[in-house]
Amino acid sequence: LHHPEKITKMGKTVLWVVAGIMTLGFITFVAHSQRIAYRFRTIPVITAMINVTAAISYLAMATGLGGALTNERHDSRYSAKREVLVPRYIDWLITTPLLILDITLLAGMPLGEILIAIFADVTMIITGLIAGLHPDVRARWIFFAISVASMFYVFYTLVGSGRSYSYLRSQKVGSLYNQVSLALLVVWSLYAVTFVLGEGAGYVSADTEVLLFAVLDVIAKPLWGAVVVFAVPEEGHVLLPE
Ligand code: RET
Repeated sequence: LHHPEKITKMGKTVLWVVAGIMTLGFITFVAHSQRIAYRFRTIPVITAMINVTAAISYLAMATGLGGALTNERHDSRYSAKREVLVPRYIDWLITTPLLILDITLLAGMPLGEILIAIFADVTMIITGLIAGLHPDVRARWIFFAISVASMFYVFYTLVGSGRSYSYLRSQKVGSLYNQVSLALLVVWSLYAVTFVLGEGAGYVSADTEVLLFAVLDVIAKPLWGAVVVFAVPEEGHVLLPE
């Protein structure tokens, strides 16, 4: 398991490219929101915020912030320091609650349930960051387990009650919600997998980890956002939770 633990020029290039893609996403969603009436703007505006947050985080990482903090793995023959890109976690702390807000508003979920899902999500990100940075290997996997458990709670809320609420709104909103929530389940699970492969267990190089998260971020933010924004049927725009 001797993989380069430092981000090279290749990884940096990927970070710059994604910073550009997120900026384009931001511009697209802002432009779209300007063309529609205020009461329809909630989802495009949230999606624009998600993309600009990622653009700033990727700019920070591309210009070299993040290498300052590392975690360490050792066994009898090997000891390694892996860069832990903290800007990612700050990004996720802001964007994953917004992604949840995006689709729970689409579903018409009551505010109380939305807040619990968002709290579980925040717990998932914070304990994930602790898992990434913790000097004690055993503690790392304990925090990882808490993070994964929180993620499953989010999933449970989204596919359980979220789906019922969305079908109560209309058949069309229900089937869109069904698709985007299932896509979210799959993509978010892959974040946990990438974490294990990368800064968790060090099975892949720092550059490969950058690439895997880059692909996931492009799917989860501009692409998934575009589906939600552009496919919402007329009645799906009503957005005030009880
Ligand atoms: C971490 C740590 C290990 C355990 C789990 C994680 C989950 C992360 C997720 C991130 C999603 C990010 C998105 C960003 C872009 O919009 C923190 C890697 C479960 C689900 C969707």
